[in-house]
Amino acid sequence: MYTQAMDVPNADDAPSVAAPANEAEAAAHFDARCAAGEYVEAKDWMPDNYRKTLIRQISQHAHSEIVGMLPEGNWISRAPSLKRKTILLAKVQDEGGHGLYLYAAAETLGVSRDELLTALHTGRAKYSSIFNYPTPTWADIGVIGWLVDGAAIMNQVPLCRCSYGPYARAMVRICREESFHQRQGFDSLQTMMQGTDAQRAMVQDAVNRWWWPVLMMFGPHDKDSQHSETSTKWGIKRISNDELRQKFVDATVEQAKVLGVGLPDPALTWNAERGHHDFGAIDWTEFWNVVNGHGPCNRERLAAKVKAHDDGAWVREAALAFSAKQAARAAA
Ligand code: BYC
Repeated sequence: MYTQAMDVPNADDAPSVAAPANEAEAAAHFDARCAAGEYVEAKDWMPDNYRKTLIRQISQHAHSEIVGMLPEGNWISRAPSLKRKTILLAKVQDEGGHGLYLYAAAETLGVSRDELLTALHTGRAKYSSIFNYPTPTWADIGVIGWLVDGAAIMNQVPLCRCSYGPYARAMVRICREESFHQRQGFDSLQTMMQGTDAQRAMVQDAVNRWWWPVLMMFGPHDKDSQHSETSTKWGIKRISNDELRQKFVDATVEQAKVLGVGLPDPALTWNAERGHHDFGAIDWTEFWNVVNGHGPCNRERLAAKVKAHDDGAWVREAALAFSAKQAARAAA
């Protein structure tokens, strides 16, 4: 599987691309490699800031996948049919898998899983703002698939061409699975839209609540995005926050028409001159509140994540005891 391509560095490994004699030359050589579209691998020399930027982004991404299991996991036992239950179970399990590929990719940069988890559990690390909103109805689960996974794919497909090889390879597999997730959400909503008035109203209510938070997933406007310039220079980011948000709006307006739902933005109109849809202003105060820990479910999500980690301590202990026993047997 994917881990075979991971290329984790060993302490005694020589870099596969030797660093030139001085730091400035090394940095120029590195920038030129990124500009030429080459992949950077775990054992290659890289500037400290490139390493830090990737650890930040990949770990935030991993945390998002793991915390993202909570709002949907909440509905596994209440899904309306066996078919929907098995689909949701598989989807939530996929998200857990994505988190693991991403933690593994971050580890190739020299950070340990324990450090990453401690940062999450103590509230130092960020995860996507979107997972701090509640899922009170079954329609929320369809809308997460359609809009949240839809936004995730829009943002993540360009990451398959990210300059850091282990991250790019992880993203290829993740994007394939996300596209299934998006379609199952759309399918679930389509079924409800063909149902009763009450079901249609439930879908519309969920779309109304998720629309703006989903647009926030793409991050601040380009002019306020502190990391965009360096991430773009190094080929980590291929398409800007605002461009991706626009592509998402343009694609989603058409899908909403097929579903027969409205999007809750009176300013949403086609602009023939730009060849794109115009849309209303995003509430950035809400965004930063949520990012800084004050969203509707931030406390609940973190508490659930920490509890799951603590409850799983015996599994980690058992795995360590088993591997120590095997090592002792091998030595004997
Ligand atoms: N939420 O300079 P900027 C999924 C932070 S998983 C929270 O533009 P950058 C799914 C940003 O981190 C979805 N924080 O940053 C899972 C930075 O703060 P720090 C997750 C956000 O990195 C399960 C500051 O704002 N996807 O979809 O250039 C089920 C300034 O921003 C957010 C990824 O992680 C946000 N929405 O661009 C279903 C994809 N936006 O770090 C679905 C990988 C911004 O300086 N990540 N911030 O403290 C990325 O592509 C980029 O990191 C972002 C932000 C576009 C998100």
